[in-house]
Amino acid sequence: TPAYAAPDLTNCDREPIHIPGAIQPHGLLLALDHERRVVMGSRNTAWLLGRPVADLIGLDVRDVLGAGPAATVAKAVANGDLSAPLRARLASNEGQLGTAEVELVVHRSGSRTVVEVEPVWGPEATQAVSYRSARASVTRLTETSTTPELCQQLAHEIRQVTGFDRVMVYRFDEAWNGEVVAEDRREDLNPFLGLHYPSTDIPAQARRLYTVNWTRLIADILYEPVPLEPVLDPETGAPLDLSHSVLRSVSPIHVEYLSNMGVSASMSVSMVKQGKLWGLVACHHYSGPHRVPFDARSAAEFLGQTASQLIDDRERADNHADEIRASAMLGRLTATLAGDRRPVYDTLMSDPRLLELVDATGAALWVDGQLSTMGTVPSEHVMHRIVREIGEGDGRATASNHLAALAPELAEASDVAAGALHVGNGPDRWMLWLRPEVEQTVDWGGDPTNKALALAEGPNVRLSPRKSFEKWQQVVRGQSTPWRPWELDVVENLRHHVAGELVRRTHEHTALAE
Ligand code: BLA
Repeated sequence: TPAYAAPDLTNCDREPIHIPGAIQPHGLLLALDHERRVVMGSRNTAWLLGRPVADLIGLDVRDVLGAGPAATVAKAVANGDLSAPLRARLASNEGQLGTAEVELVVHRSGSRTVVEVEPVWGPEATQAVSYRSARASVTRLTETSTTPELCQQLAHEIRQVTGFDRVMVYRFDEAWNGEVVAEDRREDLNPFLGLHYPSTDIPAQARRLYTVNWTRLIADILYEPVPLEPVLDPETGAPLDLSHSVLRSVSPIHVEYLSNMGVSASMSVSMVKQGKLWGLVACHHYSGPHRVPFDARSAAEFLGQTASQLIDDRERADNHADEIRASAMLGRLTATLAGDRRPVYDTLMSDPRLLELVDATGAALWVDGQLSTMGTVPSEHVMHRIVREIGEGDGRATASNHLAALAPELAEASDVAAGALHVGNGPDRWMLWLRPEVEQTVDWGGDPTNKALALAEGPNVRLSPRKSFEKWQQVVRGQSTPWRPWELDVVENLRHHVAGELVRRTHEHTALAE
């Protein structure tokens, strides 16, 4: 038994899911030492190899898998290319499958070489994968013109290649809550598109693991985990790290979650953008076990990564285009400041481009006790309060799109100032740009607070993931559209130009006086 408490809702994110000490039964696992002798194995080896794991410990992998597969493993280790699956035919005819054709998936875990053996499954409801079909899929992904379309196409391609009943693209927000942003499903299923799920559904350690290991399959959620024997590595006394295993037994809490959702088999593929988990392609099956051949899993992973890269490229290009537009506008605005004979601040506060620059509905300038405003702004008192909350006062821009979260009394001003962008130098000199609240209706896939309710019931109650996934609506108030990072840069640049213009005029003035 593992040396940690059984997982429940209070310690969800502490369950060490990378060391479950067991695998799923649709394959078997052997851990080898440097001489390629078996040191640990899963307790289901008799199924394919004809002998219980206890009889295999200490044997050369050659005597366990046969010369052909052993040579394949040796080659993989020598090449350092441990990610590709290797087709092999087991030489022994002792197992139930006789001379079964298998796939060997080899990787390193600490000082061990881990060999996972999966029988090659017969043709299922999946399309054969080839370089040509993968390339055609990629072409179709690149032909889409928006991120939502791209995600939709990705869901479609992955469903084709894996044969799941439902394939969703699940996108994380900044707080790690998620939303189903695209979906391809069997006609008769109810849609999940647009539903949101709370961050706790995919806890932090799972997200960390999914950032480095991009695919996981639960072929049959009714499976009995197969323990490793011995469960601790005899050399280190530690459990075998299964982070990169393809057969890793998954968290029982998650299995319960899936069964509450009516799912019978599940797979997910990570979408990683610039090293950060952007989302998951989540796949469900409802009609029993669903085994997906390694090739199809790899193709799905490849498509997920390609799509992530395309999304990243496009978002950067879009952001860049907006940024270029804003800096051109800033150039024209500052040229006007330099060419106008009126005091700099007067010119600035009468130029409508000041709002357009960062897509604000109001702006305010406070210099030595003088307030000037443009567009729609809250009371002077409220603006000073905002500056106290978000103003850094060191010349760097700061922003919030949810002021009410910083100071509850600011909620009253949400209709004109739910979000603010600030740049300035302490309480006596600042500028603010303001945006109103945009009310949002969020459709949750089940009441996200009912886990909190379960917790509130007390520590002795059996805790489990929520049972109901009925749509639950929440209206989100008090937030503006978020400020983009380049918008902060733009106002810092503006501040810089204004300061420069003030200095220039002072010098001219001094020069004239001399
Ligand atoms: C893992 N949770 C996951 C995974 C998904 C979700 C996709 C990845 C594993 C997989 O591929 O199945 C969540 N699945 C969803 C969501 C949808 C979906 C949101 O289809 C929406 C349509 N989960 C809980 C609670 C806990 C929890 C309360 O709800 C903890 C107490 C844990 N979820 C949990 C854990 C994992 C997980 C531990 C990791 C499973 C593993 O890889 O071992």
